[in-house]
Amino acid sequence: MKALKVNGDRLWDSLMEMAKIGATEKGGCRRLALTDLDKQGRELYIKWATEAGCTVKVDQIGNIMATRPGEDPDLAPVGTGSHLDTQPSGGKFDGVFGVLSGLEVVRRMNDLGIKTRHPIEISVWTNEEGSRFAPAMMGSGVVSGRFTLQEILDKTDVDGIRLGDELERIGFAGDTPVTGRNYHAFFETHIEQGPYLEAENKQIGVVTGGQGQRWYDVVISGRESHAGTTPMHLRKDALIAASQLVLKVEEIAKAHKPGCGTVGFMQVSPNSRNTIPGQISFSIDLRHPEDDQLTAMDADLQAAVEELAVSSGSDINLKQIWYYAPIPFASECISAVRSSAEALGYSHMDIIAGAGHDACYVSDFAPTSMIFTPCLDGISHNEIESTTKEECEAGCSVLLNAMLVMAGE
Ligand code: HGY
Ligand code: MN
Ligand code: MN
Ligand code: MN
Repeated sequence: MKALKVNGDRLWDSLMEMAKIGATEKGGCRRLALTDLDKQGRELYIKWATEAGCTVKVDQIGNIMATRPGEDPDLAPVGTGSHLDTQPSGGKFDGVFGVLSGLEVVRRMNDLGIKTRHPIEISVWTNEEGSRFAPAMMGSGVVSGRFTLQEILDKTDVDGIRLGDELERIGFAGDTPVTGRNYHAFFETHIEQGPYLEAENKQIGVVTGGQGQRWYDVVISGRESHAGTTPMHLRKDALIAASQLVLKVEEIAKAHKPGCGTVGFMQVSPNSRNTIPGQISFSIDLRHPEDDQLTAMDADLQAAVEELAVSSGSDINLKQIWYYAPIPFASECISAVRSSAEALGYSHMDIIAGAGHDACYVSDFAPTSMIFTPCLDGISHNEIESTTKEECEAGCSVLLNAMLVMAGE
C-alpha cells in the first residue's frame, strides 16, 4: 500500500473556486439541481477535467463521467465522484469535495506520471440532494436501476417544472446510455456531515455502509374559515393536526434510537394571517441503520396518522415516495480505505453513513466504500459548513492510495 499525498493547496484552491458559483452571503453555496448555477458548476468541472487529460461523457440523466485512460482500456474503470448540486442553503463542501477529490487524484497521478492498469473515472451524479426534485440520489439511482429513466425525467419541482425539460434547457441531456455502467471498484469521498469523527478526534471515517431511508409526502385537509368568527370548537384547523403529526415524527424517531425523523418542507394553504389553514402539505424523512427498526418506525407513523385523522376530524393522505433499506459496502473496498489511512498514518474509525450518498446506489452494481473526513461541529446542509485544507488533503490522499490499490499500476 503506497502512502502518496495529494496536493492539498491545489485541491483547496479548486474547492474555493467552485464555491464562488452560487456563493451565498453567509459563506455557503446554492446550486439547486439543474438550475443555471448547477450548469455553471458542471461546466467549470468539465473544463478542469478536460485540462487534466480526461475524456468527458454525459449520460441520459445528466451524469458526467470524466475518464483518465488506463493501460488496458478493456478493464472496468476504478471510479470515484459525488455531486455538485447543493441544498438551498448548503455549504461549500457537501458533494463538491468528492468530485474535486477525484479531480485532484487525476491531477496527482499526472504529476507523478502514474500509469494505472484500469482506467480511472470520476462521476458527477445528477441531483443527489433531492431538494428541488424529490427523491434524492436520482442520477446514481437511474444508473443502478432503482429508478427508471422515464419516471425521473417526468419528476416535477414545486413549481411544476419537469426535470427532463430542465436537463434539456441546461444542455445536459446526454446520449451515453444509463444502462451497463460498471466499475472494478468505486470510492466516494465526503465530509461526514455529523459529529462522530470530531467527537472521537479521528481524521478518517472508514465507511462500512449507509443507513436506510423512507421519505413521505403528507397532505392534511381541514376547512378554511375565518380566524375571527369561527369558534375554536367548530374548527378543522389543518395546521393544528399537522403540528401534532410533526411532534409524533420526533417521538417515533426518539423511540427508535439512533433513528432520525425530520419534517423539512411544509406548505400552508391559503397561508393568510386571518384564515384558518385548510390544507397543509409537508415532507417526512425517516432513517435508521437497521431495516426492521425502519419498518417499525413506518408502522408507528401509519398508526399515528390513523389516530390523528379520527381525533382531528381531518383528512390525512400519507404517501411513501421513496425507500431503500440500509446498504452494506464491500469488504475489499472497506479494507482498501482502512489500509490506506494506516499507510498514511491517519487516525481512523469505522462509521455508518447517516446521510444518503450516491455510493449507496453504486454499491448495487460495483464494490464500493466511502472515505469520510470531519466537518466543524458536525454541521452540514448549512451555509456555515466548514472543514480545513488539511482534513481535505487527508481524505483525498486516502482516496488516491485506495484507488491505486484497486486500479493497479
Ligand atoms: O439527504 C441526504 O442524506 C443527502 O444529503 N442527500
Ligand atoms: Mn452529499
Ligand atoms: Mn447533502
Ligand atoms: Mn374579512
